Amino acid sequence: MQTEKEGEDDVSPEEYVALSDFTGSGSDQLSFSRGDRLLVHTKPSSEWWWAELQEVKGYVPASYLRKSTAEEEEDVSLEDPWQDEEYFGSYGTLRLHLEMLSDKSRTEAYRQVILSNSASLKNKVVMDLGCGTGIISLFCAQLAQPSLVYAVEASSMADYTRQLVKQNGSEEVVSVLQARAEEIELPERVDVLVSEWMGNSLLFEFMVESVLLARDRWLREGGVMWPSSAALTLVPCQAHSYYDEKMAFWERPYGLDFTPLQPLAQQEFFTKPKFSHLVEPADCLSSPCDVISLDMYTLQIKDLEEIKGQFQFCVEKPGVFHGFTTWFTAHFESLETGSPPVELNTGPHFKPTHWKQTLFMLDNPVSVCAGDSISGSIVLHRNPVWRRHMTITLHWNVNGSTEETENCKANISSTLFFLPYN
Ligand code: GJV
Repeated sequence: MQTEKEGEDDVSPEEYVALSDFTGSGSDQLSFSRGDRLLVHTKPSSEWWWAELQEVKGYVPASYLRKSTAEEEEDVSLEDPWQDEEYFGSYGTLRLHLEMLSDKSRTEAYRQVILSNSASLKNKVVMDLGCGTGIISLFCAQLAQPSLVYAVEASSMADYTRQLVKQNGSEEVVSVLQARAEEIELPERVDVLVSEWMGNSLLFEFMVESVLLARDRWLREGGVMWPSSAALTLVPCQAHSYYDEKMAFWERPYGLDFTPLQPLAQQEFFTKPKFSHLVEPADCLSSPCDVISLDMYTLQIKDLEEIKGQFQFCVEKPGVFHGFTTWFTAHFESLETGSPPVELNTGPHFKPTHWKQTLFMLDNPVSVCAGDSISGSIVLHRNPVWRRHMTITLHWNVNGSTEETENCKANISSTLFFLPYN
């Protein structure tokens, strides 16, 4: 990748202050510490800017910086690191609810959990955290006989949810609370905490934090968490069509050599994850591997700041290693002997869900043969400022090659958490 950018001297650089420490990966990213003052020369994409610190230039993640003038400072401090207005605003419209409800694998998994545990739910108190239109609460009321379901929803959808509960004759059992789960007061603890909190690459949105807070505050000793555990899965893969569309394109458009744009294309398209990607099983170069597992009973909020995993893949067929694809699986323990646990698997070997999968492109494709090994590590680093975001960093090597510099890739979340659903 290029380290010099032409034309940047034409505009005067702007000064920004680092909001938190950042360790750059590769030779083209800068490392900096909280409080450092950086000069931003150009903003080639909304996530990565070309900046300078102590006369060294490199790319920096835009979300780690704030403008250094006094007035801007005030603006930023007024902003909510959880972006709740935007977040709950988007869940106040039908678009996302329609998408979630139309996702049969997702909705049926929850229905199955309630149905196959209906005997155990009898006379139990349930909390449905982030109930949206109330579908899970209604499943509880209609397929089992809980004594009460607290359906907690912070967005304005809660008004409609109340109507839906009434319309379906469940107002005796389902109590809709319009509030952030962090702020509710209940007369009692609950026996079961059910929630559909999973985001892209499992954690984006970090709704899981609300679930953990509610667990610690409102779940009775020995109570049940659904999902009970969740895992993030990774696989090295080919992505020929995406690579051709965004990168190979510049080789000879209309018979012209546009390759000087490739470093820019790399920066613009490959430094952030591609959400809503569907990887073909045939493009998976090896069997997938769970890199991170979360136990919903023991997971702590502080554990979310940095989550590390490792992987070792054996390439099963010759191909081109373009990147890594991630997805998640959620497990719902069974309370009843004889009924198997329910699993919601959003991977390529199952029916596609609205989450689809997430693709992380390498800077350069690597040809691989059957028997090659791809090993390394993954780190999910929660954004210290924007609490619904995270950076995913992948380190890997092929066949343990130590003579070459280690490969590293940091991907920053897109600026709008609900962008993936567009
Ligand atoms: N309190 C109440 N409702 C919430 C909260 C919270 N802390 N966080 C999210 N919601 N799987 N990533 C609601 C949100 O308004 C929306 O209706 C639903 O939970 C999100 C569920 C799907 N998102 C996800």
